[in-house]
Amino acid sequence: MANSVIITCAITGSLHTPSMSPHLPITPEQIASESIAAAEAGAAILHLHARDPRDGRPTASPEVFREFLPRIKAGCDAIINITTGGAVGMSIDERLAAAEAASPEMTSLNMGTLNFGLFPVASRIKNFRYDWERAYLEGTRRGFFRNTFEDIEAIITRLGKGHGARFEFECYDVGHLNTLAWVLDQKLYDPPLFIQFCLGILGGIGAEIDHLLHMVRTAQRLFGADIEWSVLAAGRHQIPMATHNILLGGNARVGLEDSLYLERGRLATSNAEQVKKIARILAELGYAVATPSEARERLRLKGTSQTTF
Ligand code: KMH
Ligand code: ZN
Repeated sequence: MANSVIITCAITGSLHTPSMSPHLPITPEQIASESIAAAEAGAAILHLHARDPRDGRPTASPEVFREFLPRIKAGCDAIINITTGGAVGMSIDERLAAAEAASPEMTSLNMGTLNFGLFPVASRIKNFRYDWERAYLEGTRRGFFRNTFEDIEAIITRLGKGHGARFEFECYDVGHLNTLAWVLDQKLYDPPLFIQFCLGILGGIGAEIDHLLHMVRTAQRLFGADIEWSVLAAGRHQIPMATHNILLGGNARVGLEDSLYLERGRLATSNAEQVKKIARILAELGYAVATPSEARERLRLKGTSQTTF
């Protein structure tokens, strides 16, 4: 029997906009209730961004995070993982503010600067609910997602060393694994590693099995067989690539941050629906779903009592 599978659910993100789905959680109440339901469905880790409750725009405000983090903590035992990616265009200080205030068990850590093209979706939306949405999506033609070596070092110093946070290392291309090897060479971070392969972003590696295999094999060559790795794949690739990755011995990330759909042409009505789907597939394949405490042990997390929210 293989290890149990750690399911991460990324609840709302900063890529999708409210016009794309009526089910995208926006308000603190929605983010909290979606998170608790996803945890009840089997998610051990909740990857969290915040949105301005007035219009769904991504926000890095620690005050907005504070409106939902304690509710989630009170409502379930899942591991809270706060984004440090924020949204394209935010400064590093903005991106770190919520995590520095909350001192979570985990945060994301994006392993390289890349183009992050969301603009093709804009032309498919007939009616935007809010006027910021079109400019935001179109802006990704010009903008880029900044994650320099200095940024990576700052995040490790401020959150890793400063708060004992462990990282979801987000790798969008094979070169990002070399950057992670550099982090370890510099003794900036100690294993165990939790690597998230991010496939299918316009500007990053595609969502193809060959690419996934190459990423997994490269990571194992660089870091050894003991790593924990997971896959997120954008849009329609989400569940198929998660399934492939599970069969390779990895973990899975789902959630409305990465895909708004449950299957072709059918919007997911909640995050929990996607979690239940991958949990069903796991059960059919003979795998167990990891509990939060199993995930805490495997990823060597500091524990929920060490957080400040
Ligand atoms: N939205 C994903 C492709 C972050 O929050 O740091 C990447 C992500 C970035 O989750
Ligand atoms: Zn994210």
